[in-house]
Amino acid sequence: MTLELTVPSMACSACAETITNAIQGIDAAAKVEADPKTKLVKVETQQPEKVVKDAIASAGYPIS
Ligand SMILES: [Cu+2]
Repeated sequence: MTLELTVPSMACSACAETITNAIQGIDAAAKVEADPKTKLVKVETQQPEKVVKDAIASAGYPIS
C-alpha cells in the first residue's frame, strides 16, 4: 500500500529525516520519500494508515 500524506510542518531535510526514521521505527521495511518542498510524504508500507500517521505525529509533525 502506498500512502501520500501532507505534513505542513516539514520544513527542511532534517525534518524529512526525522519523519523517515519515525516511519521506519514502526515498519523497518517501509520505503519513505519525504519532500520538504512539497510537504508530501510518500510511504510504501504494509502498516495501516493510522499507525503511520500516529508515528509521524508522535515525532512532532501533525498530518494536515
Ligand atoms: Cu527541519
